[in-house]
Amino acid sequence: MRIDFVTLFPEMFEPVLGASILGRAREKGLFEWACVNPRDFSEDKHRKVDDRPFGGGPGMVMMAEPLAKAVESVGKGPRVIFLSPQGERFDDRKAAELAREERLVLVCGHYEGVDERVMSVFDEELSIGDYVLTGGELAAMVVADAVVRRIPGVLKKDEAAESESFASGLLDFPQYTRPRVWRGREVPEQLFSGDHKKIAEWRRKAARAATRRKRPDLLSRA
Ligand code: 4GX
Repeated sequence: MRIDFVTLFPEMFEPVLGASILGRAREKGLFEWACVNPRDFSEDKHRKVDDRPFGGGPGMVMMAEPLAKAVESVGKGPRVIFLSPQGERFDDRKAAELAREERLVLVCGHYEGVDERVMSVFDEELSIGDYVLTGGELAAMVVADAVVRRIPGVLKKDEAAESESFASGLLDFPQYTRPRVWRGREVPEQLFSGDHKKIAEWRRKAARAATRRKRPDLLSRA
């Protein structure tokens, strides 16, 4: 998969996308990414990309032309997604759907938003949640992370098994490691039985109990 990020802040990406599983995915040739800066497409000598809103009011609005030119410089074909609190909610289902694409363009807005007319160059609008970020960059990286880890071959076998649980509609079962007693708290004894059926059964029940307690909304949806 290739992801092009359209952003005024390209320096934000390498520290996140270069680390851990996403960094390894790039080394394996399973994920490549690049940034396109709308500032490079500004028509003005000061490389201006924002302006005051028509009708007045506080803040600045991203101008349509530099943003459109940046998106179009990537070429025709890939799905173009704009990150904004006004978008459809991004979730695990959407991540699985996007992981089947060969290319994506993730567009990061700043300021009070973008000139409404430029929305016509985007295919869809996604939100990572009901809160306001400073810009779309963190949202775009959240989407990239959740999508890339679903590409076959990106996760190692043991890492993959771990993330099956969300698809099942339940939360993960609780995990424990050494020591067996920590500050007087013991690890559930079923996990030491050596009986794999008994362990699997305990984990199924514990996952259901955790889901009922922490996220009852997931149970009613399933
Ligand atoms: N999930 N932001 C977009 C600029 C903006 C402001 C108003 C359109 C209208 C966000 C989120 C998010 C911050 C990205 C504001 N665009 N993106 N940006 N929540 O908060 O995706």
